[in-house]
Amino acid sequence: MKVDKTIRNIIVAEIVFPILLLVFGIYHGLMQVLYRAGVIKDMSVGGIEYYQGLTLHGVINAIVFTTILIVAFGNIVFLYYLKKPLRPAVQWLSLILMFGGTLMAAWAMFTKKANVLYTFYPPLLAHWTFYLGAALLIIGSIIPLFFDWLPNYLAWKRENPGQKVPLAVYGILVNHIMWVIMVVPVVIEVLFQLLPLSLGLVQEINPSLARTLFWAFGHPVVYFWLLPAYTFLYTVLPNIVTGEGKLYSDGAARLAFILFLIFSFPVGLHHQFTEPGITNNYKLIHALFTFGVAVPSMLTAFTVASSLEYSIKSKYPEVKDSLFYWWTKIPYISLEGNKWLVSYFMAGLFLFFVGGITGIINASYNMNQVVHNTSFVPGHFHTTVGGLVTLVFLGMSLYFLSQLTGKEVRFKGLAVLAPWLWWQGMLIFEYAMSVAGMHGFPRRTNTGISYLNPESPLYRPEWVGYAELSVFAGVLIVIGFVFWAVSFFGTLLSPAVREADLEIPTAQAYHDEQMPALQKLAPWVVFSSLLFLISYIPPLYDVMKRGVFHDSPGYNDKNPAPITKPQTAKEDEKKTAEVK
Ligand code: HAS
Repeated sequence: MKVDKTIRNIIVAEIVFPILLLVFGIYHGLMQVLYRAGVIKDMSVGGIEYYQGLTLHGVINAIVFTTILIVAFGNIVFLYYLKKPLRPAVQWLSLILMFGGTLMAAWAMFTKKANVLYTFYPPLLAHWTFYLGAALLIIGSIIPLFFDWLPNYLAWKRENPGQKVPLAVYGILVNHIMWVIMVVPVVIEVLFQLLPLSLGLVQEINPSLARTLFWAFGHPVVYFWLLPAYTFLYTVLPNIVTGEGKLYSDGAARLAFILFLIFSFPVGLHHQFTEPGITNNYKLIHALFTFGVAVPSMLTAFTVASSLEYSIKSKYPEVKDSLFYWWTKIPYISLEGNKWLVSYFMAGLFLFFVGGITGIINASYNMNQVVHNTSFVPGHFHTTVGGLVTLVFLGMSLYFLSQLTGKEVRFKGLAVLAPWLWWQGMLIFEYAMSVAGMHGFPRRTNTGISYLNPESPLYRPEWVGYAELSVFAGVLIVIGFVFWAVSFFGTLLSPAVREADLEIPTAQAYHDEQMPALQKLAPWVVFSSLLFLISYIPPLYDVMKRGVFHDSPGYNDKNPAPITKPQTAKEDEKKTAEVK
């Protein structure tokens, strides 16, 4: 389909901008493994400090890269499947807010004013531009939903009464509705706690409350990253695996999206199992719901595997009766047509299998005590957000870039090898980090100058081998990324060879169930919001007993003295003045 030039340019910018930033993000990932293994024995390299680099790595890769690309993918999906134009004014506003907000936060991070990591836990305090920048990014990412996607969706429903909205639209819509719900707590945290403290309007805040609000956003956000990848797994992968394959069950895919809508929210306390001040009963309830949120992923594993099996067996009758031999017919490495994209999906799925297992270990209340705050946790999330999500996003970005610019994918050979190098690197990284984590290797620590430094009294030789293995893994991952980047930027800089034309290979459903209960989203949205509230009111009450603006002054990562005045100091001064 033809796409209006302005909209096309906006979407291409929404793909290229986060990817340019990702180059920095990946560079700081490499720096991390080098610091942590002691290859770099310092607190900074090239003027960028350890925690500054780690903040850039997390914020760019996990927050900026994902959010802006998800908006780009959403625009593409709504445009293509509903065949309704997007409004340039809405898209410009969204782009300006997202890019402006990102640059504002980037300024704070690059000038060392926001060494607070991507979770920005208080009492660590950043410059107000960091928080405001993040808020603008979020607002910009929501605007298309309200002013383009929802109006187009409702118009489509009116024009097609009783029909199911295309599956990709359904997935992206559920995901963005989840996004709107999940940002509420983090916006409250930013507006009513972090910004006032950062602007000096208050002297202290309650970190337990802030962390609880953050994680009420921080776990659902992982599904906000995941669901666009699942959307393409359901719609694109089954088709391209043979060129004419089918999705095994449309109903199962829709059910998975609704289960995410229900279970993504009442789970955030699984990040706070070890924190005092929150009732244990609710921690347990959140642990149980976390097992619930693994169910739609298991459903997805089943549906995707069945789709692959059905599609392969329909195309190659010689493997029709085989139990496993049909696996060999999957085009893991192929340059034919769109099949190069299959490698991104398959490498991602293989990583996600491991990410799922480690996630369930994390979620198991008592096992979490062993792995919490160790390198096990980064091991887990590099196979989820750093695995399936990133690989699908990289593959689809390259595909859409080529479609929207009318350029051929260049260096296809490198583009096909890239995900497999990434996969191998991440798998080794995950192994090293998980096993070391089970031996207590901490996360978020410059271990090269402490625990892994033979001259330090803290030296722990048993972690050395794993840290060195993670360097090897990091190098493989970076080589994979370079292969992909050569193809991406090679494509971007090459001349157009045809008219820009957007086509998304889409699988028809083998079982195309109606499932009327899943057609109306509103009741599920209400139910999920209520469950979110119920699961959070008691824990929020627990952590709010000391108020919003009490407990701790602000700190930075440089020295142990507070950077805002503790409340008690103010009270002491008042008392002294009264005595005088
Ligand atoms: Fe997680 C921490 C639990 C999924 C991301 N997670 C994190 C953090 C991040 C993150 C970033 O309960 C760190 C936050 C921080 O900085 O502190 N996570 C889970 C659970 C799941 C899970 C139970 N996480 C994700 C996803 C993420 C993500 C998805 C990003 C996109 N996670 C936790 C917990 C913590 C945590 C605790 C806190 C730890 C702590 O103590 O701090 C589940 O949703 C996972 C379910 C997944 C599955 C796998 C299904 C398998 C599939 C592949 C099948 C393969 C096929 C191939 C089909 C059940 C779909 C077939 C091939 C053929 C050839 C046929």
